[in-house]
Amino acid sequence: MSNIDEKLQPILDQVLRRNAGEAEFHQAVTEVLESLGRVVAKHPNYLDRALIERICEPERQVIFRVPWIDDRGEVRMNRGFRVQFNSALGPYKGGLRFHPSVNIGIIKFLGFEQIFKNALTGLPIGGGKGGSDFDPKGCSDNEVMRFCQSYMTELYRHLGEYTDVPAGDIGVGGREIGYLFGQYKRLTNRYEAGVLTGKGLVYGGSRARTEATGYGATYFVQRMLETRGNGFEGRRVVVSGSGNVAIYTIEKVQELGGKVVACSDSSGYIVDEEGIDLDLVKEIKELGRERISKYAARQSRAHFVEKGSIWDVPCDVAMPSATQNELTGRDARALIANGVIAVGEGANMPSTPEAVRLFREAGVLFGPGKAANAGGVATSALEMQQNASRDSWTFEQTERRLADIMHGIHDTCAATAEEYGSPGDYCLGANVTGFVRVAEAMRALGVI
Ligand code: NDP
Ligand code: 2IT
Repeated sequence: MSNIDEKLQPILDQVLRRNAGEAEFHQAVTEVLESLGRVVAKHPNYLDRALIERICEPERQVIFRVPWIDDRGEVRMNRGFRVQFNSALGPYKGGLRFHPSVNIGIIKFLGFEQIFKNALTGLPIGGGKGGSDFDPKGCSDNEVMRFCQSYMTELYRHLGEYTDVPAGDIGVGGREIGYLFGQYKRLTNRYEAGVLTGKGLVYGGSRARTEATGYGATYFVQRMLETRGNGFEGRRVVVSGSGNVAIYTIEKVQELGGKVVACSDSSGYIVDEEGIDLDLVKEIKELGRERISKYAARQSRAHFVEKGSIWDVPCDVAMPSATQNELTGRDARALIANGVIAVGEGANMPSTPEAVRLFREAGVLFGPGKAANAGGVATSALEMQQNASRDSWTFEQTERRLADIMHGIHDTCAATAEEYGSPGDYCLGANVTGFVRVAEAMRALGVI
């Protein structure tokens, strides 16, 4: 049973009914509505004009067929999605995920989280998300290109720098954004750089965007740790995943003096008690697009664990940076028993509700994804700023803005949690701060 205010329960019931079978979307909406009881008690006018019902309903959902031809000449078919969830604060903004598990419920959960995350950045961006059940693993470069071109051939009509601005997520990195931007440019005959973010530096990308999500999550956790006296220096850290977010989390944690002893991919995890050799991880995952087990084959002091949970590796700080619900109640118990002091979510919704509850009860510092991983989309908004002004900032300038934004998000979430009577509850702080910003804009804009 959820812990929901009685005025919000009928709204949640309606969301669950209307979106039957969309488990991840139910989970994301429940988690936010659980935080809003105290807000509507203080400001009942947020219940007026079906404002909360409207926040839970996407403004527009696009689902389309994506046919493409593989290297053997066979026709393949995938499903494409774009959920344009909320544009009260700015154009829809959020990544594209290419992974075989993608369905409408997953895109809606991601789009819903994105609304509040983007509001937390303080930058003018609404919330959206998209993707496809296309699996890039094992595809040649030409196959990925043909898929991206077909995907954009439908999606381009729904995009624009003032309308909807996608970026990367799982399975979508610099290579895919390049092919998507190329096809958009060709179809529209416009060099509209601000229509996509995460672009390469040679054609309008921003410095520090590749690093931004991982760096930002690390800044957020550093700030949380400082509330208890010290930062990453000398800490044992476990980071799940070995993709974009995980790699740049490891990089910044190491720079701040932490020791990352384990990381993973969908095939298992590696442990290196001397500290992960990040150059080797980058060579295997970023350049080679290979399996993480290769790390243990190349580095004899490390070992690979095929089955089992990375959260069994003892650590002071855990940073789940792979995918949703990868850290369960069982994993949280193991982390707590091993003395974890902080958890920072690099991924979106990686901890199950039971895990979040256990961390809260144990007094573990917990940075929820919509706050801790907001550095990626924040830097995307900085990329849009650079594109709009036809400018290009230095790495230092961009990273400084990112660090300031992350510290600001941390401090605002902490202050809101305090104001609402739950000091240290970053989930409450993030949900309430994000909600209030979007709700204020929606009230001003009328019933639309
Ligand atoms: P990548 O595709 O670069 O890397 C994803 C990593 O997670 C890979 O190591 C992958 O393993 C692993 N993984 C993916 N799906 C699963 C699964 N179902 N089970 C186990 N492992 C899995 O993606 P990102 O690093 O960009 O994204 C990681 C997380 O961070 C996602 O939750 C994403 O939504 C979130 N995020 C990303 C942002 C960004 O800017 N990129 C911004 C904010 C949040 P394998 O290689 O075996 O597939
Ligand atoms: O989940 C996320 O915030 C992202 N995948 C990044 C979105 C973006 O528009 O940069």
